[in-house]
Amino acid sequence: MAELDKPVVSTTERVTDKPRRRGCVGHCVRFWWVYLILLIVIIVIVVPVVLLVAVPKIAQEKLDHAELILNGINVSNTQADKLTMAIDSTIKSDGKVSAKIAPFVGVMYLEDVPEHIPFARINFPETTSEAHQEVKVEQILEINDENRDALTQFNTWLLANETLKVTVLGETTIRVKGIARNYGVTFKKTIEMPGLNHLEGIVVNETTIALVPEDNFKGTAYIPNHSLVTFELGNASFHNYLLGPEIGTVNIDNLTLKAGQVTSIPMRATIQNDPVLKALGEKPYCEDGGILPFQIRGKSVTNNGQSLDYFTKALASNTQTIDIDIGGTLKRSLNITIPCGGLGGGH
Ligand SMILES: *[C@@H]1O[C@H](CO)[C@@H](O)[C@H](O)[C@H]1NC(C)=O
Ligand SMILES: *[C@@H]1O[C@H](CO)[C@@H](O)[C@H](O)[C@H]1NC(C)=O
Ligand SMILES: *[C@@H]1O[C@H](CO)[C@@H](O)[C@H](O)[C@H]1NC(C)=O
Ligand SMILES: *[C@@H]1O[C@H](CO)[C@@H](O)[C@H](O)[C@H]1NC(C)=O
Ligand SMILES: *[C@@H]1O[C@H](CO)[C@@H](O)[C@H](O)[C@H]1NC(C)=O
Ligand SMILES: *[C@@H]1O[C@H](CO)[C@@H](O)[C@H](O)[C@H]1NC(C)=O
Ligand SMILES: CC(=O)N[C@H]1CO[C@H](CO)[C@@H](O)[C@@H]1O
Repeated sequence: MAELDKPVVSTTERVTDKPRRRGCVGHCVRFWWVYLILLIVIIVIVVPVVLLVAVPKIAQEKLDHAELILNGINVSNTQADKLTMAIDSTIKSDGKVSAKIAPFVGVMYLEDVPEHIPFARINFPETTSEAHQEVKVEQILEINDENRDALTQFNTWLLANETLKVTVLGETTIRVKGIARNYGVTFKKTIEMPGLNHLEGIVVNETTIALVPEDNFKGTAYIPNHSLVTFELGNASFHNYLLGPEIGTVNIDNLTLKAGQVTSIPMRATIQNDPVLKALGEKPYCEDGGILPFQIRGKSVTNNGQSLDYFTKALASNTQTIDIDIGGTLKRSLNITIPCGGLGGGH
């Protein structure tokens, strides 16, 4: 429709233009007041509209079209009431408007939780509208009544979800090159980031069993981290279940899960012998070499003596099944093989 209208309008303009231009001297003198009014209209209405409405609108649109890319988050020095959070991100824009965005405080929250309660407040530095700009921030995040639950929920989602949406929101000002004025703009970006997906793919091998009361089971845990977040957890312990009942506790000390890598770390566990030996003698485990499906669920996380409830609760809400070759371990460590029906019977 608009394209069809265009030629019609421009032809009529051309027709009326000609006589007006010819008689300009007389016309312009006689109607000088029309030009004055036009000038005043431009100064009083058009300029402010451009400066107060159009430029900020364009600035906001440019900001809205810019893309925020998360390269990584590093959570370290984790303590009960604070931690250090480092965020490495890139802002991508078309780079056409030269502008500076003032430093601002951005809150971060889970987009898919309706309350949008922030789990972090981050001080973003001044940025420019360069096409490709790396933005790195590192700061201490205080954990208090306001954000403790939201942080716990963020950790829970990060652990459980394959992907999760996080929004960064802040009010700031923008200064466009050549205009000596700061315009208020809203920085709002939602990032879809990969989560840990229940630590899917965790492996425990290189295992040994000893006939001792404490730490009778040892091995190496290979913990995948599909996410972009590196966490310093410290000493983590897990409830350990076998075919239902709880049969012991697993401990992993000095645990830091590195983003995008498999963390291999020693683990130790104190496990009751009887339920394990009983399961080994039952089908199908006695037939497939004694690979048992253990389950673990978070019990506690302490780092340098401080209890980290925002991690503990997240790990406690998640149960992970790990198949461990107990038959092979028993054979290697103690030269024992459990036949179907158990050591006493046998078919
Ligand atoms: C995370 O932060 C800790 C402490 O500042 C540092 O030692 C470590 O190298 C950082 N890791 C990554 C992946 O940036
Ligand atoms: C993420 O995980 C939480 C906790 O298990 C769950 O309640 C939520 O529905 C998941 N969200 C998405 C978007 O999958
Ligand atoms: C244990 O599992 C890891 C991860 O799957 C693997 O890289 C490693 O070779 C395994 N170790 C042994 C002794 O099989
Ligand atoms: C954990 O770190 C502490 C302090 O650095 C060290 O004393 C301890 O031996 C480490 N434990 C393990 C299992 O690596
Ligand atoms: C983990 O526990 C061990 C032994 O109890 C201790 O030596 C170590 O310092 C603890 N590590 C951390 C990071 O708290
Ligand atoms: C393991 O046990 C079997 C049968 O009890 C025995 O014949 C064998 O010598 C033992 N092997 C080792 C390495 O002790
Ligand atoms: C074992 C495993 O899952 N490793 C993954 C860790 O995360 C990176 C990317 O974030 C993947 O490429 C690895 O495959």
